[in-house]
Amino acid sequence: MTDFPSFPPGFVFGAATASYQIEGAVQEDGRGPSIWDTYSHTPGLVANGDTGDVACDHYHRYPQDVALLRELGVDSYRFSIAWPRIVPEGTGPVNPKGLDFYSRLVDELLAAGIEPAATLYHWDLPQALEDGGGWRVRETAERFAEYAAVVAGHLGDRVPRWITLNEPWCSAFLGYSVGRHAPGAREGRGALAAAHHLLVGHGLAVRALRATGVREVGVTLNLDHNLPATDSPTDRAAVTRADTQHNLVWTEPILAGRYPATEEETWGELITGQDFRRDGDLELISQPLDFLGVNYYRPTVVADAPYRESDPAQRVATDNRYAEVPMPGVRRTAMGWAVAPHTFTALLMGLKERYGDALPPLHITENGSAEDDEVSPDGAVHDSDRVAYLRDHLTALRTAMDAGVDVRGYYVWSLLDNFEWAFGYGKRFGIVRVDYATQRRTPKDSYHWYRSMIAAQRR
Ligand code: IFM
Repeated sequence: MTDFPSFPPGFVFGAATASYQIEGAVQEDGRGPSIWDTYSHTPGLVANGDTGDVACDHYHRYPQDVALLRELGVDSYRFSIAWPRIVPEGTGPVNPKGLDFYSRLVDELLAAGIEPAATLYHWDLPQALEDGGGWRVRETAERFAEYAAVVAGHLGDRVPRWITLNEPWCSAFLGYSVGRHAPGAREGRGALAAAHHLLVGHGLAVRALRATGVREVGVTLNLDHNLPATDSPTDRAAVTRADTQHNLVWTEPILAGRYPATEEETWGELITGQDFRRDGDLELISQPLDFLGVNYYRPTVVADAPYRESDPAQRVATDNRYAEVPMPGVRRTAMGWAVAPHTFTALLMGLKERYGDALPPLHITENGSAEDDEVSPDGAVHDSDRVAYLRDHLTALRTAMDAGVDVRGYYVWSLLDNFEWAFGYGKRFGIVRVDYATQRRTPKDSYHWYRSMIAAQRR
């Protein structure tokens, strides 16, 4: 078919999920509680009172889900490992049944001809570690590396691609600054310590993974493409602050071994001389990576705004002094997110421009859209908006590659409808519909489209 974007041979097509969003079985086989169990069971924090207790019941239905992946024809499946299944108390005894589950999943994938790609931390921190300070304290980073060593020691011979953290911005700032994610802390600038310890945890985990000899190690960041609301110098300065506080806080230490140059200006004296930073941290954090994972969904338009201590929305980072405004003239997904695929190209080209040869090959580890899907009388889900979203973002990706950005893979988010964090089950990102009452899986039109697109590459 002519309207499929085409990709070079060897380009990896995949689909992604995360443990707490799909597995369920939260009390089975020795799994300990995570911060998301606690958060979702706290009344009023998650829409509709939804929790991940059952989710997509993937823990029991993984063979069926792997069959869906095989039928889809993907090269790779990105999943995450639930730390509290492996080390239920965050430190101390390892739970063999937890390791067994992922071992069976990996074997099932390999038997289906699918390469596993494992994320070590997609937000389900063992609650016991949060009780000891969570990411506010350095010990959590050390426990993370121990857990990474255990998992890679067990699965490293069969899992070629490893991702240390997924979207640490969300863990640090949604989790510890504004409380919209677990653990629900509203500590404003206090989140800077969490951000730093996540970076240290990444560095320690890279070292632990390398020691086991795994093939590829990377980290996944959700990077924003920030645009100014107007051309005014103040709005353009707001973009600089947004870039710093959302992107550079991660990319500068990881890719360039330095802290963002503009942080003094944006965060003031609060960041300097913080005792959570230690000599040698930057070397640890900036160890070479085999790839950088990029999650991209939408652009962000920002305007200058006063800092308001009393407004949690204004405290996302530390002293952000910018506000998000709607992008005019574009469609919005069910999340209210602007659909503007050209900004995906611009984001990737901007990364290349800033980091040049220091930018490792990229994998797009998530991209997709939540839509208000409906089941048609014929039982199908004709999600044409999602098909258009995927087609246009893959085309935008190809444009960036043609312009010289080295991208090796693309994972659609998500294989299944799932627990969308504070939004609960109301937001559906899957290319396969999940009927939560029956756990029935129905591949949507987007699944069939993605399957044909992958097949077209191989002709
Ligand atoms: O569902 C999430 C995922 O867990 C992390 N990246 C963004 C997705 C959509 O919000």
